[in-house]
Amino acid sequence: MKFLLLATLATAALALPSDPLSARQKKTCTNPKLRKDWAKATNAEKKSYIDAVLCLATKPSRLKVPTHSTLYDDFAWVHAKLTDPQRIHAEPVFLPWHRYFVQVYEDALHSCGYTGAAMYWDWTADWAAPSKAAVWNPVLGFGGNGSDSADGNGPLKLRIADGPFRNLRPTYWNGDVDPHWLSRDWAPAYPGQPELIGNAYSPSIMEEVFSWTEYERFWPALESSPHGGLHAGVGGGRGDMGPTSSPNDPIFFLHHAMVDKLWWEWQRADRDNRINAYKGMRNDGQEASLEDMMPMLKLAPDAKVKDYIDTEGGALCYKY
Ligand SMILES: *[C@@H]1O[C@H](CO)[C@@H](O)[C@H](O)[C@H]1NC(C)=O
Ligand SMILES: [Cu+2]
Repeated sequence: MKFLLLATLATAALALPSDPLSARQKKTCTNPKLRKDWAKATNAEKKSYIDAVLCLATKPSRLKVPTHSTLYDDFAWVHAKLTDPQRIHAEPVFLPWHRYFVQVYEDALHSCGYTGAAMYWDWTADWAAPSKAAVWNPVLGFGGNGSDSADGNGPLKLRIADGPFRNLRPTYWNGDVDPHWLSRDWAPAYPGQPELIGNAYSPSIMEEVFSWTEYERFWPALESSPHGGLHAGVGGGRGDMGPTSSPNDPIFFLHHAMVDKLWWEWQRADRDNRINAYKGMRNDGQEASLEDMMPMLKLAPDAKVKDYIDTEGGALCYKY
């Protein structure tokens, strides 16, 4: 029996996990974890999540990167290296790759004592006044905007002024070694444009995104305006959410869990037709396929798209 199970796993080309960050076993998903809205989580859940994020910066890097980097930095490095040259954005794998990446992060938080599921920031609810969102709470949240007066970074990066992550010092900026204090540069409001570019994820934009029934239309609509607008709105020109090392800002993972939740909602709106819907042109000019491999540069094993297409099957077991 045990041997049969091992044989099944071997044919699935999955290594047996020896630690929390290695390959996720495929098994039947009977009791999916519930991913929560940060604004509705308890204080204890928020505290435990924040503590685990800080703990990542005390763990050694899993990658053979020649610097004094940490497990915290590994996420920014992997994302930066897979963005230049581009392998994970502006092509169909954008959604499943980031789904897998958020799961790898959740697994890493578990290695730091957190027991809950990944959480998300519902920015569609906060689009008109995003700076007032619960995620920016200075005690039980991620802290707020960067400040000109917050010293230590020089003029090109706006160090955040408050919150539990104020003393985080990420190693990378884009793909370069450039240690700095965690930074944000919230886009100010302009006539016709709410602060943090809220109009990029307004109800009318979301309605348009959800009007697409084909994956190859839905994914770019979601990636461009809501996803990209939020990155630019939080990161501005002088914040960590802007460059390719955007996982430096822990809000990245609540943002991408929200992107994932929107895809999950779209899939479930017509489950039979959409749960395996995966189409479009890859950046190398080939048609995308469920058999495509998603690179993770040794932060976790490379994985097949088809094992991450359903949040309640394959290598995953969660819902929203
Ligand atoms: C964020 O802070 C920067 C620097 O002080 C400022 O230019 C920008 O207007 C602020 N954004 C918001 C939305 O308050
Ligand atoms: Cu990305």
